[in-house]
Amino acid sequence: MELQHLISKMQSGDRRALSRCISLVENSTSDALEILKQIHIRSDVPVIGITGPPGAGKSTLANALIASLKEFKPGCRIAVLAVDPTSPFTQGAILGDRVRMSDHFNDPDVYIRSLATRGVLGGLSARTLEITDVLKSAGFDFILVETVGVGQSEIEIAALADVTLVVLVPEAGDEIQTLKSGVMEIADIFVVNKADREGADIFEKNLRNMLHEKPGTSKAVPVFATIATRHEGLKELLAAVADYFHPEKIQKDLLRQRALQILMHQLWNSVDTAPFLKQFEQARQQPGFNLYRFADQWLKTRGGV
Ligand SMILES: Nc1nc2c(ncn2[C@@H]2O[C@H](COP(=O)(O)OP(=O)(O)O)[C@@H](O)[C@H]2O)c(=O)[nH]1
Ligand SMILES: [Mg+2]
Repeated sequence: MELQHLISKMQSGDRRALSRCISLVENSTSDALEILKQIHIRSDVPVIGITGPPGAGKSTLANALIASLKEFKPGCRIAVLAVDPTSPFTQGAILGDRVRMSDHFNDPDVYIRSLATRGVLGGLSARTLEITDVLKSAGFDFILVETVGVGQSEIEIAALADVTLVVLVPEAGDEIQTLKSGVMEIADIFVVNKADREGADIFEKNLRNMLHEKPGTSKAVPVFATIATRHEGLKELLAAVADYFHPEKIQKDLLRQRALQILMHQLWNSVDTAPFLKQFEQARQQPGFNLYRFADQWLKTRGGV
């Protein structure tokens, strides 16, 4: 199919065209940049990030959130990107996500897409940012991005999402003190899921206390308890999430950050690594070699970039 035709079909809501566009972007084909340059990316589509440890119930919560969003805005269209690096080789987790979100699997207004991570550091696929932009051009009202909270991915999801939910479970128990600081910093909202489990109350209380103790915080990050499997606690949670749907709340730095990210991707793609590595090998033999100076010098001499 001709690219132009594919893009216009995708933008008018054709799901197969959308899947095709996403695959082209995901695989970084030469068509990818052409697609990204041509689409009309709506800036007012809220992106809801859901992160947390494997098994916390992120997919189940996404499934429940879809139902809540459909009540909140009847007739809305929702896209879900599920990124799970815990099983880059097997498709196990991806199937799992599909089962968890199966309530909506045949719903024409809900589009669910799994992405592989291809060993990129952190939990996001190299192209999650671009694929989110494709979704923003395809007529969705809300975009959910589910990612496992490991390594870099917290920072990445925070840069991508307008509101970031960090999902924890009571079993985390004592670990609460050792929660990676990265996770604590990016959470706009904490969700204590599996509130039907023993120890949930205490866990929630400890979490609240800890958030209050955090020095330099004027307002504690809100905590909501949910039982995602039974859609319990979703109303309260959605009310807090919806607070971020107002355009003025959408992070001001976001576009700037994304502009830089896109620039970096493009720079990266434009680099011919062979001559770089050749020069590098020569330079590193010199006494007093400094990597930063080398990189700086190299950038300056390759002409205008
Ligand atoms: N008891 C209980 N189990 C839950 C709840 N939410 C999810 N689960 C279960 O936890 C397991 C992992 O859920 P999943 O959504 O796949 O977690 P993810 O890896 O974070 O996406 C599944 O067996 C779910 O049915 C909950 O609120 N209570
Ligand atoms: Mg999942």
